[in-house]
Amino acid sequence: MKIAALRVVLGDQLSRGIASLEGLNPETDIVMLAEVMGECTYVPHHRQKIILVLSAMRHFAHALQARGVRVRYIKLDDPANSGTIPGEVARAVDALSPARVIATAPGEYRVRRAMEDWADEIREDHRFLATTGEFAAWAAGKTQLRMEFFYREMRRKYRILLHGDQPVGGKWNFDSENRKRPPVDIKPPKPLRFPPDAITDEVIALVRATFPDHYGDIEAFGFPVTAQQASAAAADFFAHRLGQFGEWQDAMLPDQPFMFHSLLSAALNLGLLAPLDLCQAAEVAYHEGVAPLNAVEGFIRQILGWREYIRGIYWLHMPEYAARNSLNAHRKIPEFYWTGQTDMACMKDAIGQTMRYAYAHHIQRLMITGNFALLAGLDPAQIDEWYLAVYADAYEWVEMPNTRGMALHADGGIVGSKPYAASGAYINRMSHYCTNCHYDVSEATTPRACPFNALYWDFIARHAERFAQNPRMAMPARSWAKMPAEKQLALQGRAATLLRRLEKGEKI
Ligand code: FAD
Ligand code: DLZ
Ligand code: SF4
Repeated sequence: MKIAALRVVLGDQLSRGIASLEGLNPETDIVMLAEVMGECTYVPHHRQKIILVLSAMRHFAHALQARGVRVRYIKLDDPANSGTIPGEVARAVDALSPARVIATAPGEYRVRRAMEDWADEIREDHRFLATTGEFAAWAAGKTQLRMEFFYREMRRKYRILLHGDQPVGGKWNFDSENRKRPPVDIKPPKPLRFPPDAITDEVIALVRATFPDHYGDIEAFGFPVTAQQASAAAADFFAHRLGQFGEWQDAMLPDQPFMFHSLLSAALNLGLLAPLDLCQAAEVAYHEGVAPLNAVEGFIRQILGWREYIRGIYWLHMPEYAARNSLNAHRKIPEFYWTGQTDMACMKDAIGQTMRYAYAHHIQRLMITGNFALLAGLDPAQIDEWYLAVYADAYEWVEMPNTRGMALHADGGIVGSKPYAASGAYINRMSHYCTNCHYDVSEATTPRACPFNALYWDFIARHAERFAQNPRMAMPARSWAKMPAEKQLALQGRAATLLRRLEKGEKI
């Protein structure tokens, strides 16, 4: 029988309502999903990320088949597999001669370019709450694209936490209540994890055999791989952790990898959860008295605000965004980002849990590993590659503006009006890492001084001229200028020693 449409679903488009499946006719259409080496290796993805994507793809295909949909599913180890998405579409077109190939706009620019060659129809990805066109219209004519103002528009558009036209609680943003130092003995409830089923076990064996040299442990795999599991994970978060999410949002504790965070990003980015559902469920939790406003607003802002804003920035500025390096950072990424072998307790913990769980929470990504890369002037392309590889939730549309923009300030101030640069004092205030560190957070220039301290001042000194023009950075630039020359020299000497050691591949 003649095939009317080949409907292609990519590995992060696993939503029942995905645009490419709209209007599907089970009699005449075929859905295609393909596991391909190209997508598994374009960066050395964490093995849990590959397991997650392939297992979720297989579960999604089974669910479609159970509804009577015909699925062409290509496994990674199929001997005929060409290894790329365009290659697999070409093979399917040869085999089936569909009248049309229908796809949903992908999350990454490189995939979009290729898709324009192989798809007859590319549909808007309606899973996001602002289309790329809406974001571009909001951005047009503005000199600064502040997330806060975009977020308010989104609150109004979806009528989330609104009282008439005004924000519930009288304020749009409760961030100032969400920066508390954690007590050392706080015990966050464990998030719901999902032991591998038979499908996941098969994928684990495949990934173990195919990617022995890829980053990351496999053992602790526990991500939800179906929409049903993802909903259970969300319900568990709303019931047990949302209440304290706000209070401890920026806090870090050794051996507490998840704190009160939701761990929902991986499922959300795959399409197993819908962002608006999460925002509405959080709002219900507030109205039912399950969670306070600072927690609920904080959580909603991450999804309705930051997530959509970040995506908007990506599509507004690609492809030139990927080449931005406004602070001229060219130092090679140290090996310890990949191995976790460092004496810095905060870096060791953040990288160690990343290897174990393919997860670190936002402040660990921003203020530990991101902050170190910023201060040490590490090459944004290599740091982008690292973040894209090591986190289970990483796709370029969300990873790149967070890394190049928010963490590295390499985009020249599009995402953040100032760099999130911080010395050891910030890390000590927001965590308990420093208590058991090889380094002394109260020292800046001695051989055992916390590396973040001298690197912070050296960073300010390197960019003093630029920062003097930035009202939000003028204060540290002035403090540096007023510092006695002797102290400046000692700080720069210590920073130079640290940077030399990094360049030589020595442990710090
Ligand atoms: P929670 O703290 O529970 O937050 C709830 C949800 O809000 C998250 O699930 C996520 O969907 C959304 N969210 C929160 N902050 C952001 C943000 N800044 N941008 C977009 N969405 C956000 N997030 C990714 O999804 N993929 C990435 O590749 C990624 N790379 C990052 C790289 C760097 C350098 C930094 C600083 C942040 C990055 N983030 C990324 C954003 C954020 O750190 C993660 O979304 C969050 O840590 C995921 O954990 P969670 O689900 O427990 O989040
Ligand atoms: C991340 C990923 C991986 C590891 N493997 C596949 C795959 O085998 N097949 C597929 O269709 N998608 C995969 N993905 C997700 C894609 O990389 C993702 O769709 C693009 O990066 C666009 O966001
Ligand atoms: Fe990190 Fe410095 Fe604290 Fe050690 S002393 S944990 S390196 S901030």
